[in-house]
Amino acid sequence: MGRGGQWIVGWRIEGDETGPRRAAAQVGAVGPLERSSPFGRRHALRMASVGVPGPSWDPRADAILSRLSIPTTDLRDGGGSGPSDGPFQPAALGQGGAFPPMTSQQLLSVIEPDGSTNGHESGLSKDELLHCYRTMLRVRAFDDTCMKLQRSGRIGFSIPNKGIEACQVGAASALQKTDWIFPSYRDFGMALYHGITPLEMMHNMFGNAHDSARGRQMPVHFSFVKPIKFVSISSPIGTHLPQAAGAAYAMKLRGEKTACLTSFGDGGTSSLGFHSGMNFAAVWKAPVVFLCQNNGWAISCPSSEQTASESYAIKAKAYGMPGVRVDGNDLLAMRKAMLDALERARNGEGPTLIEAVTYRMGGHSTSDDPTRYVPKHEVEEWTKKDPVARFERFLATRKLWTKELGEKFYAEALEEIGAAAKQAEAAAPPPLETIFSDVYRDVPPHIRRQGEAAFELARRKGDANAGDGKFPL
Ligand SMILES: Cc1ncc(C[n+]2csc(CCOP(=O)(O)OP(=O)(O)O)c2C)c(N)n1
Ligand SMILES: [Mg+2]
Repeated sequence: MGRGGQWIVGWRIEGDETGPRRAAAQVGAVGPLERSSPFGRRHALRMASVGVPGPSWDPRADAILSRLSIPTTDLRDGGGSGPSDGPFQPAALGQGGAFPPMTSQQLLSVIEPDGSTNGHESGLSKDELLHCYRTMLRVRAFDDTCMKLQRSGRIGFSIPNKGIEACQVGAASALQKTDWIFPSYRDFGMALYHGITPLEMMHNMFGNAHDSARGRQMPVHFSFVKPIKFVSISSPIGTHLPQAAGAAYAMKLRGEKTACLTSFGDGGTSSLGFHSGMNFAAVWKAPVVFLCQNNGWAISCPSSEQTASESYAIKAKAYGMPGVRVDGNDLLAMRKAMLDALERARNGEGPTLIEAVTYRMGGHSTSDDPTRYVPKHEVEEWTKKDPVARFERFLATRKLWTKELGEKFYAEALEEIGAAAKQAEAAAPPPLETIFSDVYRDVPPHIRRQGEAAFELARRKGDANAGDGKFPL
């Protein structure tokens, strides 16, 4: 038993007081469905307004509807009809563990603040543990370097990750190289963990000729194919969730044992992509893990204004999948939750929603000033929960960490990343012709004419790199 908590198969549950009854009551907070609204009428009007023939509205319908007796689904009692009746019963998961009945206050963790654990063994070797640690430091060093590059005007934009390193690295450590990642813009630690080099990342930060997106994306919008599929980051929030669900479904149809991880923020749960991705994946039991990195803020919008639900994890219930709430600053808890969810996915049991409770200790981006909206005490509280320091304390209990080792790793990371930045900055920009490449197999004549005019102009003005002046393809 941990401080006021309860152990269940390797997890410590904080604030779990009343178990399943409480879970059922919280599910009830979703509220009874409003069945009596005249949606039929609005729907017909909307269809008419876009010129789609729809059912004509019968003014008597209100009266007819008011006479109909439609049973109300009260989730609190597990009443109503349909396959998802009853109090929430999360599916049992593998890896020698099971998701305990969920309540919105539960936070699953493994590493205590002092570095001791609850007895759960990660299965990671000494080298793998140190690889996790080193990757977190490389994320931090990449952040620091990019902040300086941006502030000195050498790159246009960056996205800080300080505070969420354990969340990214712990989740990534559970993936196989054959799995696919559909990341948010704050996830490059996952790429680093799997062997993407800082140089490849810096090519994107400078948008040079070696950038896999040829400078057509914003900085930190990485896309990599090897050694792991890290699918191009989408700026529009939530659009990558249906993509991940679709890709996972394709994997299933092909009979592959692979899975997708898609990651997004608390703000991402308000996007349409969240609904359609979660719904599609649950209906078709697609092997995908939805990772909501709840860092408390969507730029300056706090979670209290983002959702009326008692947690983000509890939203899983509505889609018919398990939801689990994890301490996102605890690398081993993140790994464990991901391993369980991936096992479900690979066994054909479908998707899982993981809510990782964490905190970004910097601004939203280099364009943001968090001091204008984040209370000072909040940052101070979360600084005490720094995920890197927590992992260091854990490593120290295994005699794997000293202050000198940490300083050495960080200095090496800064040097490697600094050298990568210099190299990427010195590289040539993408040739002008790449504006027209990678879109059409056969370039249509009107695009070809535009391209040739652009190349001719560049040749005459001499202020653009027109490659060798040949049209691509
Ligand atoms: C569809 C859409 N709406 C708004 C934006 C502007 N925008 C960029 S990041 C962001 C906040 C997202 O917050 P969250 O999902 O919590 O992720 P976090 O940045 O906290 O990791 C917003 C509103 C956008 N990119 N796309
Ligand atoms: Mg957020």
